[in-house]
Amino acid sequence: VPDHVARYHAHAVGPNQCFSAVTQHIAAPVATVWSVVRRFDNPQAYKHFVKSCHVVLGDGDVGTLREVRVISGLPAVSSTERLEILDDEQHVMSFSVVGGDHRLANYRSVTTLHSSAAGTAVVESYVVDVPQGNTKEDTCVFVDTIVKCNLQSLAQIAENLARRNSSH
Ligand code: A8S
Repeated sequence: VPDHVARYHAHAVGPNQCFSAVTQHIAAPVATVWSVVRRFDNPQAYKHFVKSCHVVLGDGDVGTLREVRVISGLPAVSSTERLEILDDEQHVMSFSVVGGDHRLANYRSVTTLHSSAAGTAVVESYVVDVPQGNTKEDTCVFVDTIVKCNLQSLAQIAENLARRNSSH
């Protein structure tokens, strides 16, 4: 990963916060993966925990706010999220959690795409407050699980799109 991109994953981490990074290989071109990731208004395209999403402010540029509702069975109902970075040249997207009914205060993630020999490497890193009564380890295990699910599902969707694109 080049320096100028690695820089995006260098989060400021406070004493009561945890951070981690998850990587995923996808057998699809960067442009195809990016077409899914860049749609801040449509996270449910690949995030299976998202039940619905409504943009409440903005038009998809930095500063846009979305209200996400999650499926039942999670220790959460909704999340209000702000688009922080959307770089179509370097394939970087970042959002932060600014409100909602859940336990992940001050969550912020950065997702970068890198072209590799056989497709795309995705790196998603995050920082989040450790909720009261939890350990850093528990918090990271919980969030890593969600992020891994999201990136595996992103891989499936992008690989299907790539197959479709190459067949016509
Ligand atoms: C993302 C990443 C995460 C989303 C978390 C970690 C969340 O949407 C879910 C459960 C929670 O407890 C917190 O990229 C919150 O969406 C699925 C509602 C924020």
